[in-house]
Amino acid sequence: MNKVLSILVLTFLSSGAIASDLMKRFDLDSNDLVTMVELEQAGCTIKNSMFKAADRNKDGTLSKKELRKSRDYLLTRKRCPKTAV
Ligand SMILES: [Ca+2]
Ligand SMILES: [Ca+2]
Repeated sequence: MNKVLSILVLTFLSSGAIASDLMKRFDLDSNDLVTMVELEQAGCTIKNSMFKAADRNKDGTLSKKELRKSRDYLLTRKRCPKTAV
């Protein structure tokens, strides 16, 4: 039981750490939001429609949560060759 619990905690912690790491890599002005421009400056080629799909609350930026949820299709090696996750 304790083992299972600690695995869960570790999984939770590491997914949070990964999101912070992503944020650091793409959030160039450190405002905790990633814009299309910042992604492009980081070397990504992302279609507007994909960015909009990732931007769940339609505020034109990606929060840490939105970034984490979309990274599997947004931040691929093909789209972000320099910073692929
Ligand atoms: Ca930013
Ligand atoms: Ca958003």
